[in-house]
Amino acid sequence: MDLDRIAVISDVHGNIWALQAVLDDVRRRGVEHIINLGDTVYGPLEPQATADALMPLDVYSVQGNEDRILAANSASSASPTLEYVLKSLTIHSREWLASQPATLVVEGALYLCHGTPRSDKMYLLEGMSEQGGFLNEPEVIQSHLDSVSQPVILCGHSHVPHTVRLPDGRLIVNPGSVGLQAYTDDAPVAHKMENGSPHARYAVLARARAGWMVEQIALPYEWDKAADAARRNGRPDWAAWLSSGRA
Ligand SMILES: [Mn+2]
Repeated sequence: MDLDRIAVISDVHGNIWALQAVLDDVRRRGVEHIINLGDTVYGPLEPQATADALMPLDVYSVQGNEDRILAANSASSASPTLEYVLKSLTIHSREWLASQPATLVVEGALYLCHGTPRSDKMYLLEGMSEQGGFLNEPEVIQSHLDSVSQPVILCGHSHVPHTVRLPDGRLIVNPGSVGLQAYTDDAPVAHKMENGSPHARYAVLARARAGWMVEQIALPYEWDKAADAARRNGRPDWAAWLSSGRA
């Protein structure tokens, strides 16, 4: 493929309204290639419509931690949201999730993972304290990447956009999250992540003379519709995160 311009999406989390806005924007910009870093359908929104929108497209994809659970799981889950997603998805969509690898190298130049190369549940770029996320020291980031020889590493999972250059010259891009701009989690310590606005996030990478240009995009979309769906599906916490970008 012609790798000169690529849209990078991640963590759609079943938010079809945000995804459609992003796909429209990608088309409007004339960007032909899309990379998806996973956690595509999990959430109290529109998992099957999200899968339907992405499956026909020629997208390079890796599995997120939630995709892995959905691909493997039976419906005997304690989480009502997980049950809702499992009930919503067709067998075909589950097989599509199951077929995605944990990591992927594209055209020899781009290394894709959801979290870190070894874990889809660890943040590559962020450390975590009770006060929230902070940018990891280069040595910490580098220690996760000893097995990676590609010059560009694309990761997601934290929902926070970052463009990081390591001292060894490697470039790491986290495009943030298409579908969910804030959340709380209890591991590794209780923490919250928040981007401060409800805009859908994604990135466009373009080859420039001096290196890769990285455009981190914040796109308005109909977030009230996503919040309404979360409320209807029993998740007022998601509704608040979706409409404010605050947790
Ligand atoms: Mn994730």
